[in-house]
Amino acid sequence: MKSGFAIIIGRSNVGKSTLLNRLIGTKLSIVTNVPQTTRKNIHGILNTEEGQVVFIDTPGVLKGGHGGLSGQMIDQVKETLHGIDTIIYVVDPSRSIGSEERYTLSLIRGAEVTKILVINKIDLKDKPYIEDYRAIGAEEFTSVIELSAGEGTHIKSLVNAVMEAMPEGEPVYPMNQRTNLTKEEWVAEIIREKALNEARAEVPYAMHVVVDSIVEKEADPSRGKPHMFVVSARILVNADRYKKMLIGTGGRIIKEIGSVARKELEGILDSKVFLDLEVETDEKWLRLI
Ligand SMILES: Nc1nc2c(ncn2[C@@H]2O[C@H](COP(=O)(O)OP(=O)(O)OP(=O)(O)O)[C@@H](O)[C@H]2O)c(=O)[nH]1
Ligand SMILES: [Mg+2]
Repeated sequence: MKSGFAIIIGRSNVGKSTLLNRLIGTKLSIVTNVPQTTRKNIHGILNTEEGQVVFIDTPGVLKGGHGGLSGQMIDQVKETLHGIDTIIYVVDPSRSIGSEERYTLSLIRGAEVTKILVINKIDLKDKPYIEDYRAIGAEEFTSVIELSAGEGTHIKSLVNAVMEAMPEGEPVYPMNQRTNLTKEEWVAEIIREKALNEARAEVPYAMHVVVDSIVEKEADPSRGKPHMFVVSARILVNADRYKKMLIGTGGRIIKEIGSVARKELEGILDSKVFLDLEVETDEKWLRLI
């Protein structure tokens, strides 16, 4: 039986999380068009007859505000490269190869494992830089796969190439497990995605979501009560002005975040969801992530 780890790495916004979700067939990792959406490594576990692959979605490599790259993020990428069997390096052919891409490429240059270049977003009409990426692929990678994570095309070719590269071994995770996230962490991420979408311009990264509890209530048909999850969650921000923005006039924004998150959770969990959502100012929230 095959078993191993495949890391998904690349610049911010190239579609790494979208790809992870496609590979696993469910929404594990949140997706927005805000750079640095993914904050920590998320494992997505794929089990097939051949074996198990643990795909690791990583925070995008992004130039920091002062022209440098965030040290903590780079350290995380480097640390994650230990013990990896395959590198899936994702690029966006609508963006040119600049210094950021070259830096990201340099992070994996020395790694002596199978390296697959994924040219994502091939559904886009304008892909002016695709030949540049193909050239890098031919030079530095074991194989190149062009696909669309968004539309789900050519995903199977990638799965096959990764499975091929996995060593023999026992599964790392139980065969019925999909991710390393707890249910609380996963629900917090879904809420964070909705909050990023709603309040994007104003509150990009000054925000953290904590789920305090998820209580499952069994259906009680005699009293007309359906099966339900009761979720208590808080959006923490590091300044009062952000709290005001997230709440919105008359609570408009927070209600919208709660309502969109609840609907998505109900769809995925196939159950009624009651979501109690609050916004709090907590200057120490950075310590929590
Ligand atoms: N057209 C198109 N858009 C895509 C595709 N894959 C992802 N996107 C979009 O690209 C944006 C970024 O997607 P993410 O999956 O969040 O990208 P990421 O690389 O995980 O980003 P970070 O977590 O910030 O590093 C979103 O708006 C996606 O909808 C694709 O195949 N085609
Ligand atoms: Mg991501």
